[in-house]
Amino acid sequence: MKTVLTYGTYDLLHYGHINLLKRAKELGDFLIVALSTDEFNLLKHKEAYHKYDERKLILESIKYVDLVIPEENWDQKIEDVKKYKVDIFVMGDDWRDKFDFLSDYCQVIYLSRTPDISTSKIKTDLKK
Ligand code: C2G
Repeated sequence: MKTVLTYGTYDLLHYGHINLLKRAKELGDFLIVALSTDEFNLLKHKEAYHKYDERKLILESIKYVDLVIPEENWDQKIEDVKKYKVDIFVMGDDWRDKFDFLSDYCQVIYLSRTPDISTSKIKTDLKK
């Protein structure tokens, strides 16, 4: 049983998110998403449209996602990898190199971002 772990805010869910989650799940058998809390989003200088509980409900309804846990700070990843016996850590390649320190604990894979879609693009386009 291979456990995969990824992190994110996943606000205003779109097909770029789904492409990431689909490919992440294909790497193993059990996919955990560590979902940024509203408080942590403030530290990320992100303001999500949907609150944590709403974003969690949406993620839990996705067939690729097996478990959603809170992401509360930048420093919990090693502890999470150990706690959930993670085999593969996955992020979009906008984060390339940023989490290579985790390779001491698990495989680290950066997947290509889906072009031309983002939560901020959606917000901008809706204002037009
Ligand atoms: N993503 C993607 N393609 C897009 C947009 C997003 O592959 N067009 C991926 C991102 O690379 C990320 C995931 O979808 O792996 C979630 O995106 P965000 O919610 O924007 O995640 P982010 O705010 O970057 O949070 O500790 C890590 C952070 O919590 C990452």
